[in-house]
Amino acid sequence: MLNLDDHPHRRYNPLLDEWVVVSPHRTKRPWQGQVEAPAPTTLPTYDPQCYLCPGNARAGGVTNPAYTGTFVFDNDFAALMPDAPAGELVVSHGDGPPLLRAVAERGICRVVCYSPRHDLALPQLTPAELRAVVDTWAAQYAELSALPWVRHVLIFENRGAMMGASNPHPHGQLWGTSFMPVQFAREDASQRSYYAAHGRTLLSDYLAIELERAERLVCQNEHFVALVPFWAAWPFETLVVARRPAPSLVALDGAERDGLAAMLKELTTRYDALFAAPFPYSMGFHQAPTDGAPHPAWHLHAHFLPPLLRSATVRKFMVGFELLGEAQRDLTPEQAAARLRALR
Ligand code: H2U
Ligand code: ZN
Repeated sequence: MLNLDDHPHRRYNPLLDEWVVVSPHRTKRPWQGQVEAPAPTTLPTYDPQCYLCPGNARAGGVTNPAYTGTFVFDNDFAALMPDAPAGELVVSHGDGPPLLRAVAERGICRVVCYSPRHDLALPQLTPAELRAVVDTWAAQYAELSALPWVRHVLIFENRGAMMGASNPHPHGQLWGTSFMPVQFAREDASQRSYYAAHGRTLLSDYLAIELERAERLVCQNEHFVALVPFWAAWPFETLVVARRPAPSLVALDGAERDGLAAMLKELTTRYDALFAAPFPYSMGFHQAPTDGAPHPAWHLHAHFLPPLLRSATVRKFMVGFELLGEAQRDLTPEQAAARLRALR
């Protein structure tokens, strides 16, 4: 009989329609790798060299205003452009289907500074400051949604050098694109087909199971729940789900936005406590497509995808079997949730 705590198995991810291998028996193997404590770094409240601090010059030559709250600007090294030329390339061999395909796409890439303070991160912001970040994200989603060619807006953050963040100043990015990126398109298809068949959002039903079983919950408030998803691939991956199936940040009322702000503070505080160091991650919000149509199947959520496994320096690598086959984990999602739940 399968026991999820002891026996190797695969778990299904209904959002992405893919699988992850779980190897709980391996968490019992001895660990002989090195565990170093990171050197504590103290950051100044203002860094004259930082391209995100108020009043400083950026690489493109623009000077930041003396901003006092959040601050949004167009990325000086944007990956996509709003006015790129249209066109496509399609090449087939004989009467076969296209094997070479390229399509011109447009996009707007922006940087969002969460605070003028160089030395703070999400856990150190006050609830009111975090609420201002949520409001800024919502306003940006609304602004980019209003452009007729923008079909999707991804709001995300890379935190920590391990995740490729270029600067410790608290900031994230957002990209509005003329296309739906592949991960998003898979979640879109899954949520639509679930809603079409059952008249409820996939994540409402999933959340009901998780609240009932209470094995993978990390923390919750009146409006949001954070949990380690049953199908988590990264060791301490979490999903932050709105209790109400709101399609986007714009649809949240004031109390729900405060709830999200409180949830971001609590979850990131727990993450930083886990290995007593700033916890690196990529996080981002999945929200309804921005094509102007109603999206009742869409249920707002955020994914936190952190690489750390065993300490502030020992990370999980997605290599070998993961790169060439499918994701694999040793620590179970239930063990990860219990660790995060126990902290404060
Ligand atoms: P990351 O830390 O996630 O890389 O985000 C920082 C972004 O800031 C990055 O995309 C941009 C980089 O292109 N940037 C500017 O727009 N102007 C600058 O002067 C430096 C960095
Ligand atoms: Zn700074």
